[in-house]
Amino acid sequence: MAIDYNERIPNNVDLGENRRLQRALEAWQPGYLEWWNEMGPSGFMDVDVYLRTAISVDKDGWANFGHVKMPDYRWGIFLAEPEADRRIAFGAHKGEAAWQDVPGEHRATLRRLIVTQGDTEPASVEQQRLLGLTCPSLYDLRNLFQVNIEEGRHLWAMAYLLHAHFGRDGREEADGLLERRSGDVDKPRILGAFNEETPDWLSFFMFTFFTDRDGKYQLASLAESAFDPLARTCRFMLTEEAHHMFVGDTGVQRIVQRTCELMNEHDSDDIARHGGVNLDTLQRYLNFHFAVSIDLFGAEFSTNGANYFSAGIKGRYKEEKIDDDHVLTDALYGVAKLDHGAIIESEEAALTVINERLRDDYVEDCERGIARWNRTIRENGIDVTLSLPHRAFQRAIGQFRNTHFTPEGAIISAEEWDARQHEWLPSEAERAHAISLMQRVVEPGKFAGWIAPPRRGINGQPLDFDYVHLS
Ligand code: BYC
Ligand code: FE
Ligand code: FE
Repeated sequence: MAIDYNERIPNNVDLGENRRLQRALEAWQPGYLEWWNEMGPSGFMDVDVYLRTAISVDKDGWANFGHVKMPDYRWGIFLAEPEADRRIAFGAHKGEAAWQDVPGEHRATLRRLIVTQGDTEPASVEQQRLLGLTCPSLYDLRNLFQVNIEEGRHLWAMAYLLHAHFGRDGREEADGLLERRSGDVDKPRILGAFNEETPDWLSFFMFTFFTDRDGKYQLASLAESAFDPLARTCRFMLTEEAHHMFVGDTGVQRIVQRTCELMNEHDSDDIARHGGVNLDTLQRYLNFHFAVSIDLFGAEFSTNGANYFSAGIKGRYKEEKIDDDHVLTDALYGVAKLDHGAIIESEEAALTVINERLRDDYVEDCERGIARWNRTIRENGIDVTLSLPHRAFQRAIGQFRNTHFTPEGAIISAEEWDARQHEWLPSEAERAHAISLMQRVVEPGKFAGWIAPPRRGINGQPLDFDYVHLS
C-alpha cells in the first residue's frame, strides 16, 4: 500500500477521508515540530542528512534514501497492511474477530499502554539530543539522526492512535506526550530508563542495543494485540526498530574491536590512557544498561500483565508460533523467585509471570549479541569474555528492587554494595573518561580513535561518503 506524500501528513490510513481526525492531527503537528526544533538533535537542524524514508509499508518500500534536512522529514502515519478477517490469537477472546475500535471496558488500559509506549519515543530523542556535537564519524552521525527521526515517527504512530480512537482524553494525552521531558524533575518521562542521561556514544550504543531492544519486545507483544490498529501500527514500527538495534549491536562491536587492537598494540589491558575504552569499562556500562532496560518489562509478578494477556491486549513474543492453548488458565511457568532471602527456581501461574516470560525472550536475544562481541574479542586473541549480569542485579522494579545483588546474583549487604559497586557500575571518573574521548570527527571516511570503522557503509555507499553535509 503506497504512502500518500501529497497530504500535509503523509499516511496510508486514508486520513483525507476523515476530516475531523485530519484537522485534529494537523492541529497537533505544529506542536510536534516545535518540540522537534526545541528537543531534537541540537545544532543540526539546517544540514542535509542522508536519510531513509518509507514510500510504502512493504519490504521494498524502504529502499528510498536521499539527503534531507531533518525538520523537512515527512513524519507520518503508516500501518502495516490489514490482515483479512484477523482473529484474536490469545486470551479469553481467542478466536473472536479482532477489534477495529476500542471496547469500552478496555479503554483506560489501552490508553495507558499507548501513552506509555508513546512517551518513550520522544524521550529517547531528548536523551540523545547533544550527541551529534561529539560524533565519532559522519557515518555514525547519520545513523544517530536516522534513529532520532524514526523515534519521532514512532511518536506520531501513538499520537495517531490516541487521536483516532480515544476522543478528547486521547487528544489531551497526545499533547502530554509533547509536554513531558526526559529527566525533568517536575514533568519527567514515564519509565525509568527514559529519564537517564545518554551523555556519550558508548552510552548511546548500549542504549540502542539494550533499551531499543526492549522496544522490539514490547512492540512485538503489542503487535499481537486484539486491538487491530495498535497491532498494525506496531508491526510497521518493528521494521524501523531493526535498524536501531543494528546501530547498537555494531556500535559496541566496533568499540570492542578497537579496544582489542589497542590492547594488542600496547600489550596492556589498560588502554584508557591510549585513547581507548577498557573492556572492564565496557562490562560496567553493559551492566548498567542491561539492569535499567530489564526494569522496563515491569514486575515479575504482575496482575496487570495477567489482565493484559487475558483481555487480549498484549500477547507474548511471537504468540502464534507458541505451541500451547494461548489461554494459559492452568499453565505454569518457571521463574527465579526471591524467597526468604534466597533466589529459588519456582513454577508459577504463567499468567501472573507473563512479564517475566517476555523478559526471558529478551535476555536470550541479548545473549546472542554478547556472543558476537565475545567472538570479536577471541578473534583478536584476547582471553576475556563479556557477560550479562544476573537479572536481580541493580533492579529498581519488581521483587529484587530492595535487595542488593552482585552481577553473579549473590545477595549482599548494603555495606558491601556501597564498598564494591564501583567494581560493577561505571564510576564518575570512568564516565568522565568516556566523555573526554568524545571528540567530534566529521571528515568523510575518518573515525575517532576509540572505535573501529564499520565493515560497510549505508545503502551500499562508501565509508567516505558525505552522509551529512556540514558545510
Ligand atoms: N518505570 O504490574 P507492573 C521503546 C510501574 S521501549 C517506572 O509490571 P505494568 C523505546 C507500573 O506502572 C518500550 N514505573 O506494571 C526504546 C505499575 O505502577 P502502578 C516501551 C514502572 O504497567 C528505545 C507498577 O510499577 N513500551 O519503545 O503492567 C528508544 C507495577 O508494575 C516501570 C512499553 O513499555 C518502569 N520501568 O507493566 C525509544 C509498552 N515498570 O500501576 C523507544 C507499554 C513498572 O502500580 N507498557 N512500573 O502505579 C507496558 O506494557 C507496561 O506499562 C510495562 C509495565 C510492561 C512497562
Ligand atoms: Fe521507537
Ligand atoms: Fe528504537
